[in-house]
Amino acid sequence: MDVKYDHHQLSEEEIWIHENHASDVRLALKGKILASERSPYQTMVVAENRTLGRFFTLNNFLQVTEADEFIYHEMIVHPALAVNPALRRVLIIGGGDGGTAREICRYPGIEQIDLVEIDEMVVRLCREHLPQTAAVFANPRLNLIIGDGLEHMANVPDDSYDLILVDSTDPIGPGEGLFSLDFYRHCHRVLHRDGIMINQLEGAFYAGDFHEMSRAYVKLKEVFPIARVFGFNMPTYASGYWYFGFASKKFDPLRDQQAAAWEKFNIDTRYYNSDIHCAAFALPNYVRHKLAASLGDQ
Ligand code: SPD
Repeated sequence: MDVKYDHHQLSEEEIWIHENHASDVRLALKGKILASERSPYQTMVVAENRTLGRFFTLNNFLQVTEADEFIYHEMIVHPALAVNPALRRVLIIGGGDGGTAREICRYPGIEQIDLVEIDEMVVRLCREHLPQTAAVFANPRLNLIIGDGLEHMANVPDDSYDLILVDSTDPIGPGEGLFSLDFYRHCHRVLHRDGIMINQLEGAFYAGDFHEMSRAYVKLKEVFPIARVFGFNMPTYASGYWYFGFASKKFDPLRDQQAAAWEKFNIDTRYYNSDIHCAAFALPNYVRHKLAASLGDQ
């Protein structure tokens, strides 16, 4: 169903689009609306900003801008391949914009790429307006499944995947279940013993974001013997710094980093490199302390 908001008019006019980072802090991007639609799951707005290029929001949360999406999508993919370069069977949960799949497709040795996105609207509007990320949907290596990631996980047999990438929205709306204990337990069950899971873990600076991060971190620690957090500079996300979780049955992301093997892939990245890999796992003291306190709070 098409939705026309009072200020979200499809017109030549540029309007301000806001994302609230705290009750009294917000990011505003001026843009021309290219599409505005509501699905059974969420509302999506695609717009174009002169500085950051095309971007889209889901339920008023900014997901992707053409200018900085490379940072997020490189960081969700390459650290895992630098720890286990032999990963072959990949599951992407969410990621309907295609950016994560685009980065995975840069590895010729990957044999299976399943992408489970709950909302066909996201894939359709991204294919229409964001070819920078969504052109990958034309790639025959990519198996797109429109369906519920939670259900998919509950139904796949043990040891089905080597790499699980949880490219979710914030844990409000359709992304919520992807932060649950049940979901992480299924991830553990379907991962090969040499497997790795990377998941979108929110920010640490604003209280609301950190609340979600800490809840997810505690659950990850409960399920996986190795669960670490790593960060990256993400200019358009709240506070400009964002995090992923790294979870595995045996690999430590620093001790087991195979920098030379990763460099042999010869992938021309714009953000990720072997030094960034190490730096990303170095957490500021306030984040260390807050995460340690979360574990102590249990
Ligand atoms: N607060 C923003 C978190 C958004 C994470 N999803 C980004 C999707 C990129 N593929």
